[in-house]
Amino acid sequence: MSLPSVVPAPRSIHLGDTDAMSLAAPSVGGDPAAARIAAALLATRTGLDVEIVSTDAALITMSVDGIGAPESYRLAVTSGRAELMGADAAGLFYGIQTLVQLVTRNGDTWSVPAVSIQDGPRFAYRGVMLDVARHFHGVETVKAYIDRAAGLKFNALHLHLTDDQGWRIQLRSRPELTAMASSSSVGGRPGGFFTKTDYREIVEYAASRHMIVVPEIDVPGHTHAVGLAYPELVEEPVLSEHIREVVRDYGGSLPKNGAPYDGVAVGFSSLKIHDEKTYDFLADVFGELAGMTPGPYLHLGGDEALGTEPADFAEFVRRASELIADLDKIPVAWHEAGAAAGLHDSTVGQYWGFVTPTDGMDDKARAFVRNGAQLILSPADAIYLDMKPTPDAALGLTWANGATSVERSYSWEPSTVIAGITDADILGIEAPLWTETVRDLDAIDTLAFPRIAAAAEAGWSPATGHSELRTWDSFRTRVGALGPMWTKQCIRFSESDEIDWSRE
Ligand code: TNX
Repeated sequence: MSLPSVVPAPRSIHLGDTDAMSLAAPSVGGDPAAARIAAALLATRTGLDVEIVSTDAALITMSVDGIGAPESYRLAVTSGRAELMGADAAGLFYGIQTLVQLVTRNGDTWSVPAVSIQDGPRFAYRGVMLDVARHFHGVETVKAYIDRAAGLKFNALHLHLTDDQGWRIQLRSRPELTAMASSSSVGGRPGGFFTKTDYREIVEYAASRHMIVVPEIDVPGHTHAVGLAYPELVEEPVLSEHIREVVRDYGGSLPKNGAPYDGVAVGFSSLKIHDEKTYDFLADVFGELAGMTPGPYLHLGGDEALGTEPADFAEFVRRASELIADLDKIPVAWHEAGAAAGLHDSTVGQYWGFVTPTDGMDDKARAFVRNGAQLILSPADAIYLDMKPTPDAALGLTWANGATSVERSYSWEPSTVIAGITDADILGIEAPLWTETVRDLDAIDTLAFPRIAAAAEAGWSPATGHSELRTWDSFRTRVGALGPMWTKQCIRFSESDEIDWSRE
């Protein structure tokens, strides 16, 4: 008999020798927070009423027992009962996600196969990124994306809060940013921003699903919107041939200081590097954001500062990273910042080159490791969820080696992307979703699913070659089995023809 389908693939899974456990009268007990979550998820999955009862009386019991590595869990299901134990609350939460994936329909009834699973993550950091700057996505959408990601055992939500098209986070120290620079977005559509209360709500919601929030303020480039509020802080746009080409191909107008930018070109804007006012601004922005963010990381961006001289760029990221470190946060920067001498040595690098690096991007990534810090891997031609899934897809971009099939999103191994680094140098992986073409939750779902599951597996599951489950053939079968669950969860996944979707 084939193994039941779990995504991301668990460390070990064995079929038991009893019948499946029937969910004819489902009840959960034990850890109260976990019982509530399990009852809600099982009810959504099956449509059944799931009772919360005392541990002794429960069909499914859940406890935190402190045994094992952080975020790990053990699950044992027999015909009579299921026992789930987490090393910590996060581990228990991930065990529940596994349990819900195991639920199967048999005619009019529901059951869970007899299995024993031992599971825990390969990497400590498993992120998704949502760009709320190109198109704004409000609190409800962000919460829905948190639920989707947490169900696949992601534990970090990176919010790309600022870009040329708009500033999306309210700050008391700099109220002009949202007052004057938040109402625009790509295509001239309306913008928006998170109030401080909204942001707190997101942080708390994420925490309840064992996710941290990693806020990004992208500097020194991607800062055209800052100039709407503070003209004195920004340079004139650099109108390179590349920018003119994007305007020719995608329409919109050329960026002009003082006017909102609603196109999709990148790399034309910069803060003034040699003006102390810029660093006063950064101190206010990062200082306030640090106070609002319980997670350990602040992302300073640093990508595509194409109009900035290397020496100026280096000076800027040195000061920005030091500022963040002085706030007792760990700076994160896109890999370009690795080229900067003087970058704070605690800075985590985020690699967005290809699975097979080009243009020395791997050298820049290795520089973070040489400093003694780690890397987050976001290979663009594998797990940039904003790439078109097929060449004729309505949504998405194609710059990262054309359309990205589900198979391509799956078929890469984190430890071999940057030569010379090992698992110990990798903090984790992250799947970004840039939103130039993405206006709402349906569009997010269509681009993210099912490829987000491939990214989840790269972050959580054993390395390729270290588990019989870590093959494309196994993955496509397992992911296909999740279709009915995603449908119940109202996830508008792409019904990719690379996958055999199960029906219920
Ligand atoms: C590159 S990769 C960007 C973003 C775009 C994205 C679109 C990186 C750090 N920057 O500014 O939105 O491509 O795929």
